[in-house]
Amino acid sequence: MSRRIFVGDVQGCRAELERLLEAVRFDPAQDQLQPVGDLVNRGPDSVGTLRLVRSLGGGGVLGNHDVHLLRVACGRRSLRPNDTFGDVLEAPDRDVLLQWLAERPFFRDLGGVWLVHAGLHPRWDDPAAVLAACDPIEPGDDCDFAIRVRHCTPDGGRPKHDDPPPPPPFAPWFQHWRGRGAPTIVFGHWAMRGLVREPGFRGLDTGCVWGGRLTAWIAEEDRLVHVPAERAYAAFGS
Ligand SMILES: [Mn+2]
Repeated sequence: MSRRIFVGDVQGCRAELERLLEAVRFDPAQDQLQPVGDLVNRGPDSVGTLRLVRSLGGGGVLGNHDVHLLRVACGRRSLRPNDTFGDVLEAPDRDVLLQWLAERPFFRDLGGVWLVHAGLHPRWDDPAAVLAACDPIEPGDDCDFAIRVRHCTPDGGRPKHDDPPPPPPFAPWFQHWRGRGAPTIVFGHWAMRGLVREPGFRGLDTGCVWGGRLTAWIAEEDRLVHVPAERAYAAFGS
């Protein structure tokens, strides 16, 4: 049976991704690989991660670090000291990889399962329509929300900081999302909160790059699979 295998924030942890794919017995001829975004940055092998996911016909959505890489690559932003995706920028196959990455959408409706990097705005009636209009190179409020939100108000207002957790009316975005239950929404981007397994929501960022673990969710079996990080590759929150 064909399976949809969602994977949390890889952030250049290519070795852990390979071990996770072995652990779920990933079969590229049958299975779909759907990363939650943030394939690159902070970790040791961004370029290897992009090559691997692309070679497996992976789908996935853009995360904030992927968007940052695309903007740096076209000169719209400058590299920051703690960015580790220089390996992509210097790679001989850089253009192919960046083009492939830029073709990832901000949102996927996979039939009973929706995929977004961080979360959905409580006022969006049709996230697919809102986020289809987003350009990874041109910053915009909608795409920014989808790749960055953690807490928000019932109106979609975001706090200045998510840590420590802001007081009400701020709450985790998924507590304001009225379409609770169906479809199931898969997301990442929140290593501090860690695994989220609530009715209708699967949050898969378990902080591999910070020394946590890399998590897969197999939709057809409603099963989580984890592999531990080989080590912490970056200081938490950097
Ligand atoms: Mn992120």
